[in-house]
Formats: sequence, C-alpha cells, structure tokens
Amino acid sequence: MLLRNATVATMQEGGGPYGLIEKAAIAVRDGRIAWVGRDADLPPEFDGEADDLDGRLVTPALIDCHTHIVHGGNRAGEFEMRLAGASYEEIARAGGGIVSTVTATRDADEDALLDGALRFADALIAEGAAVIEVKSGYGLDIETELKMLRVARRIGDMRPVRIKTSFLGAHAIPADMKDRPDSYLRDICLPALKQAAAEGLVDAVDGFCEGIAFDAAQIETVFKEAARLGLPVKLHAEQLSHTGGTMLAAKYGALSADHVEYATGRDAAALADAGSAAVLLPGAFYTLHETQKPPVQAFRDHGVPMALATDCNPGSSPLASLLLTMNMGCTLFDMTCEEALAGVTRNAAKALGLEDCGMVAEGKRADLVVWEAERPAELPYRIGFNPLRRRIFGGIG
Ligand code: DI6
Ligand code: FE
Repeated sequence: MLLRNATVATMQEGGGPYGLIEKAAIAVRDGRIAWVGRDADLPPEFDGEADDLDGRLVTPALIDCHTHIVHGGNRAGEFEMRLAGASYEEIARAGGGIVSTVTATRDADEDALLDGALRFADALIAEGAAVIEVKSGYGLDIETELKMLRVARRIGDMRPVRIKTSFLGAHAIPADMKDRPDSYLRDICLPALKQAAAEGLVDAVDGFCEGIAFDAAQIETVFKEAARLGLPVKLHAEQLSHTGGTMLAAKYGALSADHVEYATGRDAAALADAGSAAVLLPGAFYTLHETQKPPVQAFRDHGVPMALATDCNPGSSPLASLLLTMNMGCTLFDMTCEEALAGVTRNAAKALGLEDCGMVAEGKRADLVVWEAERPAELPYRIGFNPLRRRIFGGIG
C-alpha cells in the first residue's frame, strides 16, 4: 500500500505541532509502516501504484484506553434520578450504581454480553479506533469476572480491532459483602485475578480507589498480587475526592492513573517520576456535572503524558465517541487540539503499554485513518459529526 499527497499528523514528538508533514507519502509493507516522509523524498524502492489522497488528513488510528463496554443492562433510570436531584454517590450507596449493573451482568450469558459490547465497539471503530481497552469489574464474583474478560477477548476475534483487557475486580463491593470489603478482596477478587491471569485473560490490573469503593491500602493488596503475577497496573484515582490513589499508582510504576480530577501538583510530579500517564475522562466529568477539573497545567509542567478516553460505561459515562471525547477534552479541560489528538493516539498507547502504535512512524503498525479533513483541529472541533473516510487496520482497509 502506498498513500501519496497526504497531510500526515504523524504525532511523532519533536517534529513540530502534530509532527505534521504536508504533501506526504506513507508506504506500508506487511502491515507495518515502511516509510513516511515528504512525497518528493519517497525512495524509489517504495514507488509504485499509489492512492492520491488529494491533501486529506491522515492520523494514527485512534485508541480508546479506558472502557467498560462489556456489561449487562443500562442505567437510563439512574440518569432520570440524577436529573431529579440524586447524586451519583447517593445512588451508589443506596444499592444502585455499579452494583445494579453487576446484577444485570451476572444474569446475562456470554453471547448477550458480546452482542451488547459489539455495538459500542462498532461505534468506536466507525470513528477510527484500532485498539480498545476493556475492563471487567461488573461481575464481582469469580465466574462473572472471567466471563467478562472472555467476552472482551472475543470482540477482537469478531472485529478488526485489538483488545487490551484490564482486570477490575476491585471496582465495587458486592451487595452481600457490603461491610466486608477485605473478605471480598481476599476470598473473591484475588482468586479471580489469579485464575483469570492463569487463563491469559489479563493484560493489566485496575482498581477503583475512592470513598465509595476501596481505599489505597486495600488497592495495594491487589497491586501486590499483580506484581507477583508480573502484570502492569493502572488505577481509577482521585475521581470524586483525593484518596491517595495516584501516589499508590506511581509507587507501583502504573501504566496510568485515570480520572485524576482531584490530583495535586505532587501527584503530577510522582506520575512523571514513575513514567505513568494520566488518563483524562471528560465523559464522566460531564455526566456527573463535576466542577473540579483535572490539573492539566500541572501535568504539562511535569511532562506527564495525558491520554483521553471515553470511560464508556452504563453509569458515569455513557459515551461511545472518541471524537466527542476529544472535543470535551478541549472544551471542558482546556486541552489544546494537539493534546487532544495525542490523547487518543500516542499517549493512549502509552497508557496501555503499547509501543507498536499511536504514531505514524517507520516500524509501527499501519493502523491509520484518512479523514475528510485538511487539518487536525477539524477532528475535535465538530460535535456529533464523523469525518472518517477510510480506516486502515494492520495495512488492510
Ligand atoms: N469509575 C468510573 O467512571 C466507572 N467506574 C469507575 O470506577 C463508573 C462505573 C459505573 O458507574 O458503572
Ligand atoms: Fe472507568
């Protein structure tokens, strides 16, 4: 495959805004990018039959590095309750929230869960996603946590997309163990993690460190097990309050700390030292009418890579669009358009520990999107409009 006369946002660092190359060519061989640069400089060995893109924008394919797309049921009723004045935390404490999705997920069989998840995956793919991270965490028993992860893997068999799984057994305390979070972790969560890891179902280990979920000491027991199993960690941290999750994540060299609205400058420094990314989730911020914005300037100052993701889930972020997520990153979190695009490409790859994607560069996978657009700012700029023209996955498409 040879693409010519393109405007390529390579997203390579140090190459000016967006790593942009105008009048560019991209040569693809064996599903990888064999060459990218100015059209005029194309080496003869790559010359041949080409697609003339007429100046259209090409970016790396998008990456959604934080989703909960495998789940049963929906929570439209809670949406109505929140509109009538109930808070997310009140609903969670009253047995709604995550725990209600747990019931629906336990009740659903694998095929039904897969059907539901594919609808969200398809929406993400239609906007150019090539990698989707999928979490467990709506099972809270061994059988259902494993079922969710198996369904997540099956998405990758059914669609041209790569799936990265995160075990999120420490997401909530099941209703029948409400007052025994430590027993839940010891007797269910950790055994589920061990079994899921033994079956090759886990790429990373996640947790929810929050007043309505687990404290940092409890999450640490899960991280210790992850370390024993040789699995990387990530964490839902400082979403609704500051509970020290970011520091814990940094201590364990996490791939990322996610949400992080209540993170401090010290947290940002710790993430930078640990080489962890901050994953910003404006869909949850928007849905919950939050007002505390993540410390974007501190992340910039400390050089923490900022990723953006949908957090697609039935409760706090019923959002299945990375383009809208980019728009929200700009409008709600004051990110630049370049930061928004890096957030769903290069930095999303970092948040998943992936080194073979997220940039248009020699040797990376040929996961690309051709947009009906001339410049990168057109992607986060529009709302509810998809300018995708062509999606290339592993050199095919
Ligand atoms: N934080 C979130 O945003 C999701 N999980 C989490 O720990 C919310 C999940 C839900 O409300 O169902
Ligand atoms: Fe989440």
